Amino acid sequence: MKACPPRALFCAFLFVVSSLFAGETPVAIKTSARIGDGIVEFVPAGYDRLKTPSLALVAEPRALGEMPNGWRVSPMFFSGEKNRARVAVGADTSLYGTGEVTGPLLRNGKTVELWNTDNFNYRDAEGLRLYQTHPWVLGVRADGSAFGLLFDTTWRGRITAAHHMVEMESDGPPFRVIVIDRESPLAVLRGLGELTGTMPLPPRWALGFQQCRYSYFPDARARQIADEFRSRKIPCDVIWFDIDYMNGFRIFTFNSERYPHPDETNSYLHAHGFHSVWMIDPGVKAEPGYAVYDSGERADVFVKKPDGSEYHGEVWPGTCAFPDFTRPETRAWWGSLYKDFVAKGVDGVWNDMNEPAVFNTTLKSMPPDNQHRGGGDLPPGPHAEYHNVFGMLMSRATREGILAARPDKRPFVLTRSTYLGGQRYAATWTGDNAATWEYLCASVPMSLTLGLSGQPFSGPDIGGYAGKYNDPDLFGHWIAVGALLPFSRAHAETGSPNKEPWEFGGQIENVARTALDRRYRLLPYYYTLFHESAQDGAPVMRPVFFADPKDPKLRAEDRAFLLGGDLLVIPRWARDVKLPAGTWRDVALLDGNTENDGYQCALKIRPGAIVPLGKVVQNTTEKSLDPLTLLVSLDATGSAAGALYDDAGDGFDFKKGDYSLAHFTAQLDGNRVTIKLASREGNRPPPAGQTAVQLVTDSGVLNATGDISAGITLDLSSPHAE
Ligand code: NBV
Repeated sequence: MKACPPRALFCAFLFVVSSLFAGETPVAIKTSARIGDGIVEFVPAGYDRLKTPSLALVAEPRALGEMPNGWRVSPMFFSGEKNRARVAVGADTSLYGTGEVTGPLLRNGKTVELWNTDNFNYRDAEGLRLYQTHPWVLGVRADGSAFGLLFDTTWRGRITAAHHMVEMESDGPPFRVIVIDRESPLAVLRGLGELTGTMPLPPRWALGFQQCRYSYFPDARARQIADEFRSRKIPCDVIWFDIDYMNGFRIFTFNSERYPHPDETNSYLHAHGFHSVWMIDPGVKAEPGYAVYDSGERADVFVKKPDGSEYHGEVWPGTCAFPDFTRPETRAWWGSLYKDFVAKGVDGVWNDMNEPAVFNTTLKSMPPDNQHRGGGDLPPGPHAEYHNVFGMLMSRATREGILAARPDKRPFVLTRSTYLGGQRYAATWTGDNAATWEYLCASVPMSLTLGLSGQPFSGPDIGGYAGKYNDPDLFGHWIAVGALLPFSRAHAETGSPNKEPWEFGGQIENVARTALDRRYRLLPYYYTLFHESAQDGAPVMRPVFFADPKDPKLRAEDRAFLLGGDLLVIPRWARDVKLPAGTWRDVALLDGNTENDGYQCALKIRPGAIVPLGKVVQNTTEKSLDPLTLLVSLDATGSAAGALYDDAGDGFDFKKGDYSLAHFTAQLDGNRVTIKLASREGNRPPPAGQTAVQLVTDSGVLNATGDISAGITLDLSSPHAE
């Protein structure tokens, strides 16, 4: 092994000296082994997998060899009152990740508490403890190379991203650390995908715009909302059903006055090109005679107190029992409840309150000494050990249940609480934000940070959840940027004024329509990005510094962001944004001047990119690639490339080859640019018929139409630029 660089040695010396003063003992590393390409696992003495089970990893690591020579990032372990791991980092390292947090994208100097918390308005702990836990830090060095630190523990803890070191302090037993060291941040995130799994490809409808509120009832109101979207020609794919559809908040029931025939409500929505998502919370009303509780009792599924009796806590329905999702039997029982539920035409499920939130305790959750029984890979353990993964295990059981009930469809689950690796089971949103500018601005770094923590499918409540007044200007700006985020859903709290896009006056209704028309034009690109992410864990929404990880001025940019590698989004309210070098050209997605309304984000295409667009549709059941449009921007060498993924939009036939992945190239030769289909994968034919090409140049846009498989040529010398 190469000698440590002097600064790292000095930092190590400081750690040891300072820990001696703090009454800590350095702990030896029991094993270190290479477990993947640029991935090393460090296991401290005293680590016991049965006391610190891994829920982040998809599989137990296998040693492939010794730690590579010259390995640069190694943790030091300490024990004392708490167990700690510290990793020396260079002062010029930018630190990111740590999951769902408020505050800036750049995490240097920040401490985050890892303890899933129902945090209305992010009021507790200044928002540094939210609904989800991601014990993970991404570091980017001055030369653009990057590393990731995965602290493999579910226990409560704190991550401090200090200037010379990262520290993970755990309230639990010793834990291992897995380090990924690769050439770029994107390569590190792919490594995280290898370790923790990737998001399964969602159904295409889940990429559309979604309308929610707490709550739409009775059923006629939900139908009316759906009708308004269609009659006003505002694209939308999903209507959401919050807890008021239930009978007294009893999960898996329907209020007989508000929703006497939920199957008919769903059929109506389906007939109008909508899908539906319905909420299910973890608390089961502890009421003998209520079928879900009775069957849970019979199957002995609920969390127990230390004395072995069933734990009860107060939530929406009153006194509730909580399924012990650490048990495979409980997950199977929970999953089985979805059979009848989805048979009513329910398309997706929303798991809320699964930190789990409990009202009548000072901790706002169940007591840490409650007992989980485990099973399979999971040992029995106290709630303190499993608290941070309760929501993840619940969403896992939900996904598995829906899949078992409807094996031919891709499940869609949204969860409020989850843990590192939770992307395997569910999408997420950033919980109860508020309708203020501060929360709008925070929503961009929050979604970016989730993407850098392995969760590509997230977004905030568009418009802001809490807040009992309507500010048209705020909503206009929020929908303009929210329409471009991976998960795009408007939501509002109970008792707030109506907040659908048409409730803010004609001008803002137009702003919303334009923003959503843009999202729907971009759907083929989003779907391609979601496919890429499902393959290798690349985030859909990426920080600007991904465009050039060596450029120090981009490291803190968190108002502008990238969609994939090829589109740059600059919110209208963002001032003095730091942009990557090179000629990122402005693009317009809609005809005329509609996008210049003072609200829409500026969109720029990377030099060298080809971005696939569809036409504006009202929902994803309509044919979008009719025609396919290729937005092309040449780089300095006169070339460009891009891809389009397409499949049936739902189901799993794509796994058997029923998909099309088309790769396009563009090449300048003299005055002529030829755009062609360079290669294709999959059994599904690539989009046939006429393809429109829009070549974005410094002096305007050149248009052409033709058969892409034959190649489409544009003559730059002809005066057709628009
Ligand atoms: O189910 C009601 C709400 C829901 O609208 C919100 O999105 C969740 O974050 N839920 C929390 C419970 C009550 C919040 C005050």
